[in-house]
Amino acid sequence: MSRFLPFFLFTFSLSLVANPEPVKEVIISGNDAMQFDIKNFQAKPGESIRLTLKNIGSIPKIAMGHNWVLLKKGADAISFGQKVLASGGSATNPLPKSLLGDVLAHTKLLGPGESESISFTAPTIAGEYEYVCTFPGHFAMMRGSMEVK
Ligand SMILES: [Cu+2]
Repeated sequence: MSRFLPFFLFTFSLSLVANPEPVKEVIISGNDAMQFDIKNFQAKPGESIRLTLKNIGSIPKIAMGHNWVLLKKGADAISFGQKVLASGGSATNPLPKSLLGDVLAHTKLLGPGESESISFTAPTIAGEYEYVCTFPGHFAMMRGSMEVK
């Protein structure tokens, strides 16, 4: 039996290569006017998502950095932005570690011309999941939601 194991493992890994799970691509940009260009998108429960955030502005990161932070269900982007400030969030520490319990996925803070792609799995529970840029004060403008259905 054991001599079949290598063959089994080979065909199994081959099937992973041959049938990759479909991945939903989402590309969001943030600009110097504190705007995300996409303020909502849909995902299927459990869907694999590759999200790219692009900072298309030119103002230095220390004054106009952007990140993309997806919050767990029921967490509100405005309240979360206020919590960031209350927890010592700053231009150099825009997402205090103490708040990560409310976060499902996030990029790092990006300066002008930078981009980052992250991969995550959409929650299996349907509903609205808010996202926000947690650079201090940006939560007033830079918000959106992912609708899982
Ligand atoms: Cu921002």
